[in-house]
Amino acid sequence: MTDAAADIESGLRALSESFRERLAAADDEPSMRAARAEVLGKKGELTKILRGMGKVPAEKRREIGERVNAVKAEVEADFEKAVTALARRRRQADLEGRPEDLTLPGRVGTPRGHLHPLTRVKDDILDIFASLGFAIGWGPEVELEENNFTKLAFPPDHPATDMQDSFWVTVEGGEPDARVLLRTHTSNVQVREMMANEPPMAIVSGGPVYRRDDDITHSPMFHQIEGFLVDENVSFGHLKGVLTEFAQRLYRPDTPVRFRPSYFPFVEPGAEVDIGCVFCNAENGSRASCRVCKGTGWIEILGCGMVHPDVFEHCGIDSERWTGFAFGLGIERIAMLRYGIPDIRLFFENDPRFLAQF
Ligand code: FA5
Repeated sequence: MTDAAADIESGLRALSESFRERLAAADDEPSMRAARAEVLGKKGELTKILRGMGKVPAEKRREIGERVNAVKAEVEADFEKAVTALARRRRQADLEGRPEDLTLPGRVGTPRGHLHPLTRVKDDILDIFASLGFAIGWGPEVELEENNFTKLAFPPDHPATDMQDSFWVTVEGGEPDARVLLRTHTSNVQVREMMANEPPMAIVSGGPVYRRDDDITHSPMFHQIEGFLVDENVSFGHLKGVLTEFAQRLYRPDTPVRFRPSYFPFVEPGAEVDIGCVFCNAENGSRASCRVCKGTGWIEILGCGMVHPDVFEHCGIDSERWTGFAFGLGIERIAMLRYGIPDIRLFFENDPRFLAQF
């Protein structure tokens, strides 16, 4: 045999021997694949050995070529055998190992759900009024124009009654003249309860309402709470007392509360209630830069007033004898203030990363 052919021959022998050793030392499939690539890969050991092929005389080349193919086939066969044996060993170890008990409880535990933040805030508010003696009332979300606007003394041309402001509903087979809409506030509960019951009464009710609004503080569907009390000799003083107590139980016992004159067609006089800003209370001296109250120190939380005599009359209640107060607030607004939420839309996207924070 020529020197070059002999060199190749001894190189091939050394290569198959060292491959077997590497296979035996490998204890997982990736290391076996790596060993095979070191031998057969493009830049592997076999390629290096074959560089000497040019010096092998032509008559010897065929023989050496066959020998190379045989070594390649040997390497592949050894590799396959080793991988199969490894899989068999693993399977056997599994079978002989401790059996898995599929009935064991999971390690992480099943995550528990919780109430939506708006439901929590609604329940907290209703609880406060219930503890002050108010009963829980109800009104429908799809309502007659009469109960949503007319009986509440909205003039027919009030902007809220406009097609552009409210969601009107067509009722197939309904009364031809009955105009129906998605209620724009929970004040329809006042009308329904006053028509159905004799005073005295004190009622709160919460639920969804709908308006054509859509921005970071206004949503087309949102939630309100309505409350009203009807009795003899009810005064604005009673209204102030109840709502001040409410605000101080909801926030802090020393929360400042102020009543500002305002207009709603169904109350006279009407007011809006502001509380001292809970984000920049004077102690931390950050008022001027507060984005929530815009530096005023006050945040509006609800509308209220003394029930207008016209509303009593529309609902069949003697306005000479009975007096009362009513109030309405937006639940999202209270929740945004309580939790520091900057965008109302987060409440309705059902993103678990948001909801898990409550
Ligand atoms: C009313 O809806 C009156 N019915 C409240 C009332 C009841 C006054 C009884 C007097 C007596 P107003 O339109 O201001 O009032 O709405 C009340 C609250 O609902 C607002 O203060 C605000 O917090 C919330 N609100 C109004 N529009 C939206 C909206 N699109 N998205 C979220 N909250 C809203």
